[in-house]
Amino acid sequence: MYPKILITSYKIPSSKMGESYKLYGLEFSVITQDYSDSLSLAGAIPVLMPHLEARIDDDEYITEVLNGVDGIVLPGGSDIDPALYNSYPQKNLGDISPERDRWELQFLKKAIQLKKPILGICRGFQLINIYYGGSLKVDVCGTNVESKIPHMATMVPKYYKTHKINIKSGTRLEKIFKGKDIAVNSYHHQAVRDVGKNLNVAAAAPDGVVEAVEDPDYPYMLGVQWHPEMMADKDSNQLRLFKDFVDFVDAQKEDKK
Ligand SMILES: [Mn+2]
Repeated sequence: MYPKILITSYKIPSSKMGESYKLYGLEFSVITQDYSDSLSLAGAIPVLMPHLEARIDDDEYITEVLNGVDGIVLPGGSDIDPALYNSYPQKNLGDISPERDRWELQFLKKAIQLKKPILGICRGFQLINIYYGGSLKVDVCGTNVESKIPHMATMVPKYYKTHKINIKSGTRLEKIFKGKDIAVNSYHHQAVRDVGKNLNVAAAAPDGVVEAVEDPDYPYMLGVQWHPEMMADKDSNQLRLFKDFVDFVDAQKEDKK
């Protein structure tokens, strides 16, 4: 049996879906296809979870959803509400959805209680850092930023290797990439400021921006600031990241039988 891995999707209004869907008030549950393709390539069944506002405080419901899967991916998306790390809206903050933040934090909290393996990507990585008590810089791409690295490199294809990462020794990430030189795509304008308590930095960009965190005391808690799902079909190293996650999920599932 293939392990089932939940991916949280999010809502967007019909106005963002183009002319043919312009029905006022209509909403869509969306998530980019690459997450599903990468998990499938790595040997898992992706399961998409819509945002259900009416169930946001329904612990029993969320627990049942998570009991039906073997692991969870928290994907990328819009900026995170600065109130969640004791800050304020300020210049260059992008679109936020406090509802989506709360919904996904509920899933993160419940998934941790159930000891489900967790992979956070981009926004999901930032959410993990905040859950552990860390904070974010609202924008690392403004004109007053010293770094030459364009962390929000939307001018290049999704799989483009924008910058190298320095991987810390002794981390899971080091094992995944087997000591190879790794460069990653970069589509984030926010970045980690304070690293959450109990999280280890597993990789950083040459300018010091935190690119990956791990909780060494949790069965599987890995967050990456880049988008491996956009690279996995072209770059075997990035596919290995998904394979490592899926293999762990599969092994843990077998153990529970
Ligand atoms: Mn980056």
